[in-house]
Amino acid sequence: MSDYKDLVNITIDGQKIQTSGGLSILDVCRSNEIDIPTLCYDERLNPDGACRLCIVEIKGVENLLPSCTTKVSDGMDIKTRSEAVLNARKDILELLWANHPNDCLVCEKSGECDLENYCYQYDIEPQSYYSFDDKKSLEINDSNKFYNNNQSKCILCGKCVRVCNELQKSDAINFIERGNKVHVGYPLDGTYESSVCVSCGNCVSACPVGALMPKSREKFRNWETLKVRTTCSYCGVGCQMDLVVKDNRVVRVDPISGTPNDGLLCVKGKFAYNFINHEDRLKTPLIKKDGVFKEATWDEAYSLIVDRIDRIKDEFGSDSLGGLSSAKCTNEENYLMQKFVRAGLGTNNIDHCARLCHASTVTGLANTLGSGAMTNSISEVKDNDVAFIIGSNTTETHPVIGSMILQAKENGAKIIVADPREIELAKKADIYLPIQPGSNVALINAMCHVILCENLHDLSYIRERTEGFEEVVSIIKDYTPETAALVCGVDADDIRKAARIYASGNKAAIYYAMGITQHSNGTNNVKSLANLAMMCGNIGIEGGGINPLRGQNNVQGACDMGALPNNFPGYQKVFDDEINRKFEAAWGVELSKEVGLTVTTLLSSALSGRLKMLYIMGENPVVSDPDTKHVIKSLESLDFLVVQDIFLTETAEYADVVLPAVSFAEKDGTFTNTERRVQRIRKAVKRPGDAKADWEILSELLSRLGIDADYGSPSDIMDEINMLTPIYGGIKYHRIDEVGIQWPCPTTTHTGTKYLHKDRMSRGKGLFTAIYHRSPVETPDKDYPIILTTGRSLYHFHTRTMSKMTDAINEIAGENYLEISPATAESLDIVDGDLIKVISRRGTAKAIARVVDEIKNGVVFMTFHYSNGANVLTSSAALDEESSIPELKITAVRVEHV
Ligand SMILES: Nc1nc2c(c(=O)[nH]1)N[C@H]1C(S)=C(S)[C@@H](COP(=O)(O)OP(=O)(O)OC[C@H]3O[C@@H](n4cnc5c(=O)[nH]c(N)nc54)[C@H](O)[C@@H]3O)O[C@H]1N2
Ligand SMILES: Nc1nc2c(c(=O)[nH]1)N[C@H]1C(S)=C(S)[C@@H](COP(=O)(O)OP(=O)(O)OC[C@H]3O[C@@H](n4cnc5c(=O)[nH]c(N)nc54)[C@H](O)[C@@H]3O)O[C@H]1N2
Ligand SMILES: [Mo]
Repeated sequence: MSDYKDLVNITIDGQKIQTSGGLSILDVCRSNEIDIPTLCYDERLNPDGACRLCIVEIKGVENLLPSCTTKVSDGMDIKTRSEAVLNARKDILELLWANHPNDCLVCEKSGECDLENYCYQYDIEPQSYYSFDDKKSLEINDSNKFYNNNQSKCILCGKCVRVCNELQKSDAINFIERGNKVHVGYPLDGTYESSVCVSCGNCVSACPVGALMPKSREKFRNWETLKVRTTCSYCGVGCQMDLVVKDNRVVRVDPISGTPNDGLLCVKGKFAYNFINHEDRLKTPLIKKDGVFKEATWDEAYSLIVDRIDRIKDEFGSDSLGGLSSAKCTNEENYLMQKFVRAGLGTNNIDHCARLCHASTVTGLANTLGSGAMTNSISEVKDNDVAFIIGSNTTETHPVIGSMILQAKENGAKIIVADPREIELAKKADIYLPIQPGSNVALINAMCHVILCENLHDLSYIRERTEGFEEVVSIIKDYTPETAALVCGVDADDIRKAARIYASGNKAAIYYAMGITQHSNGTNNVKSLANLAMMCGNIGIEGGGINPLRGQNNVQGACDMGALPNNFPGYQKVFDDEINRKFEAAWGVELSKEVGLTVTTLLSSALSGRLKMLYIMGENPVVSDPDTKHVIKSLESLDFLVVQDIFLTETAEYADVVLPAVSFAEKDGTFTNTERRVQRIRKAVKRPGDAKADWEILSELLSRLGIDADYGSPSDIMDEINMLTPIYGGIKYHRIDEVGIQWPCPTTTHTGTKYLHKDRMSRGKGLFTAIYHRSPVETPDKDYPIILTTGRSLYHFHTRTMSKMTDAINEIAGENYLEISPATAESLDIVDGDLIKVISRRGTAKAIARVVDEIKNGVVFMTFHYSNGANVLTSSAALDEESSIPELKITAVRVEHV
């Protein structure tokens, strides 16, 4: 709230209004529900008065002024609908209209075109011609794979350019040429190929007319569609969006402004929705007979599953059964999955992809701070004054957060990036540390060393809020920047600079992801980042914190819901007597107190014969788990495998029973995003064939196993979650209809938690841990002289089950490739585009060589999106002791011509 002295008294259309000074006339009108037309205004952008449609008359001022760029001042007398104003608006619209093709009849934008609507509202006369100037002679530029740019329809409002430059921070499009020829396009030669465009489509979403339009394959009119608000099902940012539906098909996706994505989406969220209505979706249960899948009824499938569960349990005991839950599924479904495994199967053998992802975060941060989640919020990113990004390719993997980091830079923040690849953020960073894979601890310890030596640490914070500091002091003595520089392969002075910048911030945040976690010392990497943050007093403050960017749309929720072998929902321990009794009472069965097996140990237990049955909901381990041969052998060793998915995946091929699930667009529920925000998803289209929601399938199985599971809807399940999970205690559907709530939220009057550890860490005092650098399990040698690091690209998601269903995505990223540096390529006689093979101790994968400057010599990078790709090479044996996350970021390989 502004001070009283900031308040001004103004009159708008005769109405007296008191408001704070500093606001624009347009802002004040909007908040007083006074309608002002605009074509170029967007509340997220700096106003620039380009369209002038928002002009108003101010008493005593000769000219009409744009209300978006004119600030209110005391005593102003404003008219928004005087004759002069209305006539001037008509003139503007007539001019625009005269320069616009009058093809509304066939224009895809018709019905939601701002120009069309204003022309109608202001009674603009229809015209039988439009004046052909040079701009109009421009042909449609269709070089982008996802949208067309038809400049004959552009009204030069500039919204697209400003969204691309100010918000998305891509600077990919701009006004080109001058005078009559001015138009929006890609600079250089006007083609997408020559541009830095990432096809986020945020320009398309902002266009008020039909100039930028998706290359939609479906024809529809706005008024024939329904908009259903939901949460994106790709990554953990949790973007809010509308599914635009016609005749039971999703025909477009529109971003929603506000928390957390501020009206932005990435290429997958905006354009890669084709999987929803895809013909390959599973539509009926399948049972394998004599090696061939046969369609079956639900009753046959359920009966078979329950029969096999009973028999295996009788013969081998409950711990010979297990389940993999899904970070793609809702909280309610993950809750039921762990209930199914714990209460129905009688074991804690439940885990999910977090094991391959942030298991080391959950362990590392729980140990040091008491809570293994992102400490701060997405809305705080823009206000950081320092952002240290280590092992996160943010602009490709959490694109909207990546844009926000770049917005913070625009606002003056300093950016530090540590990554073996010169990713986009590295190119734009103040300090880039091209770190050798696996040397994170050495780098972080050296930064701590500099901070201590130069007295940049926050001693009073350390004294009041932490313990164990002395131990760290004693070990980091040895980690001088010069010593670390040798291990890390970076410049010692750059380490010094990075340390000083990080320590200088008042709102210094750390963002990290798989480059930190997926190592055999992943938990130690996380703990050493906690050391660094605590040393500078950066935890428990707004705009700071230590922020693991959680990957899947609902991996945070899957962990919260107890799809982990040691935790009930809300991180309540399975071995805690009191907690165990609480769940036994609620579910009416005896429960195991024995910590269960993990993703990685479940598979090896199958191989050794200890595990007989696995129930996989929404995971594709044949492609996503390390060492494909080992995974396949493990699955083949099982007596019984159930796979519940939306597609017949590489993993489903090995199943005895395949159950068809419905996608996020066909069901209700909640996802929890990376900032702990529980958000709604909503049913938008009908289920394909006989497919059922995961929660429906699990409820039925639970009932057949004799466990009470009479849920009428997902919100009934949420009621049970509320009752048993203190951090979710107050998160009710009616409270998160519009904006999600961030846990912890213990009661229905609690408004949620923006940032964790305020005043006090969740565990009491923050725990410093002395960490030594340790070499990865596989280091280069004579036979395997190169380090392979694996990860992702912007265009595909994981095992591609969803993203590959959009053709344009495959046109950009259709085949497996290997990034290799020019020097490494030359030493192997490889040139860009060569078909090569990559060989590790486990197997061989083929790929196309991409010779790029952005990767260190002696290191190569491959995504794991393609089957028979990266995970043929990785090792399932190189595990972090504390969290059993596999070392997916380091594999010793050699590269050869095919
Ligand atoms: N487009 C897209 N987005 C996604 C996903 C996807 O499949 N596609 N998946 C989602 C999921 S589940 C996750 S977990 C996240 C993952 O998000 P990220 O962790 O950002 O993605 P990765 O590509 O696995 O790895 C990040 C970076 O770690 C670097 N790196 C490798 N080794 C080291 C090291 O030793 N030290 C340091 N400092 N860096 C290293 C790599 O060069 C890479 O740039 O992405 C989520 N978002
Ligand atoms: N080499 C290497 N390997 C890696 C990684 C790496 O960096 N390098 N990263 C690891 C990481 S961080 C992760 S998170 C894992 C991801 O590993 P997975 O989770 O196995 O990968 P996804 O392809 O996301 O699998 C999700 C499955 O759920 C299905 N699905 C989608 N929606 C629904 C639904 O509503 N219901 C059901 N039942 N199914 C649904 C999809 O079709 C897909 O088959 O991969 C890991 N593997
Ligand atoms: Mo992940």
